[in-house]
Amino acid sequence: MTSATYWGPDFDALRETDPEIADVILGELRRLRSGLQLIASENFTSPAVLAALGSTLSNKYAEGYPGRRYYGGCAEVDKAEEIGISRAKELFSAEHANLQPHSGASANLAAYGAFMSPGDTLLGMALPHGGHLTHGTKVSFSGKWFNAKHYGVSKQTEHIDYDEVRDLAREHQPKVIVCGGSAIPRTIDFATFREIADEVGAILIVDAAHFIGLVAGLAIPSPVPYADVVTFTTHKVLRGPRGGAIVCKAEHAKAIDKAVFPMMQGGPLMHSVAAKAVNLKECQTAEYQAYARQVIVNAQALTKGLEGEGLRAVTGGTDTHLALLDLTETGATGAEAASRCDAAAIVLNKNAIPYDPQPPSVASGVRVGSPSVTTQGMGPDEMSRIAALIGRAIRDTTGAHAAEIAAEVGDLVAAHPAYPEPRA
Ligand code: DSN
Repeated sequence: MTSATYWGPDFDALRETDPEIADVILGELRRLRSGLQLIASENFTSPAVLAALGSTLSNKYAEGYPGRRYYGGCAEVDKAEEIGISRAKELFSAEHANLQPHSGASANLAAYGAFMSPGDTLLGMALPHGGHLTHGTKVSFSGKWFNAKHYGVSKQTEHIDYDEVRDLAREHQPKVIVCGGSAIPRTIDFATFREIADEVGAILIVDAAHFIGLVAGLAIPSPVPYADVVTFTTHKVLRGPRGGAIVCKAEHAKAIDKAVFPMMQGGPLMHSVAAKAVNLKECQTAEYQAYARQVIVNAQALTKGLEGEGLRAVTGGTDTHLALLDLTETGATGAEAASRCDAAAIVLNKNAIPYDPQPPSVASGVRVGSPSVTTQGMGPDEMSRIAALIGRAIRDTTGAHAAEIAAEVGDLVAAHPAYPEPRA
C-alpha cells in the first residue's frame, strides 16, 4: 500500500510489484493506440469506468442484494448497486434490473434458469445465421441442457424469417423464445416476436448484448416494452466495463434475481457493479446519444466503402453498429482476410455468413463494427479510408504491403488516439 489515502489504481505500484504484467498492460495500450479496432463487440471504456473497476470495491463479498446480504460491511457497496439499478431502470424504462451477471453468457444462463428446467424446449437463432453460442448450440450449456430448436434467416433476403419462427414455435411449443445474436446487422422486429411468443405461451427473452448501447442512446427501438426479459453485456456499444446485466418486467423480478444469485452465481463483483453504474450515468447524456447515432452512421459508411472494395454486405447493408461482409467475390476466405488485416494492424474477425459453405474456422465472411472507431472520434471520411485500407489488405495475398498499410493505419489512429499516451 503506497499511501493512507489509497483509493484505486496505482500503476507505479503495479510496475514495482510485477513489471511483467505492467508491461503486458502497457503493450496492450500500445496495441490499442496503434491499430484499428473493428471487432463489433469491443469498445474503449472511459477512465471513470476504469477507475471504478480498479477500486477497493473488488475486495468486498456481497452475496445477496442491497439490504439483504449474507455478509456485513455492505453499506457502501449497497449504495453502488442501488444507484446502478435505479439508473438502469431509468435508462431503459424497465420495471426491474439486475446488474450482477458476470457476463452475457451468465445473464442468459440465469434468464433460462428462471423459466426452464433441463429438457425444456428453447427456440433461438442459429449461430451460423447470426445467433449466439448460448442460444442453443450443441457445445454450450444451452444446447446440452435444453431441447434447442433454431430459426434462421431467409436465403433470399438474409433477414430473419419470421414465418419460420412462427412455424417452429407452433410445432415445438418452446418454453422460451430468444432473439438477438452476434452477427445481425439489422434491427429486430420485437413486436412480431412478442406476438409469436404470446401465441404459443412462451417467455420472450431478448439478448440485446450487441445493440443495447444503441437502445440506451435512443438510436434504435427498444426491446424492453416487448420482452419478458432483456439480457445484455455492458461492454459493447454501451461502452461500460466487461460484464452482463438483465432488465425485466416486475412480475419476473423475483425469479430473475433468484436465478442470478444463488442459482447461477455466488458473490457479485462489486467493483464491476459500481463500474456498470458509472457507465449507465455516462449513457444518460446527450453526448452519449450523439455517439450512438454516429456509431450507426459510421457503420453504414464503412459498409458502403467495403462494398466499393468488392465485399458484399449481407442483407445489403446495416441498421446498427455492425456489418457482415461476404468475401466470396474477393477470392479470400474469412480466415485469410482476418489474418491479412491483422498483419496490417486492422483487427476484425472472420465470421460465418448465412448458408456458408465453409466451416466456421475458415468462414466466407468478416464482421466489422464501428463502436471503437466512433469512440475515437472518427466519422464517415475516416470510414471510407478504413474501407480502402481493408480492401488493400485483403488483396495483399503475399503480405508484401502489410507494413505500408499498417503505417497508414498508424497515421489515421495517431489523429484519433484511443487513449492518451502512457507516461514514462
Ligand atoms: N463473442 C461476442 C461477440 O464477439 O459478438 C459475443 O459474445
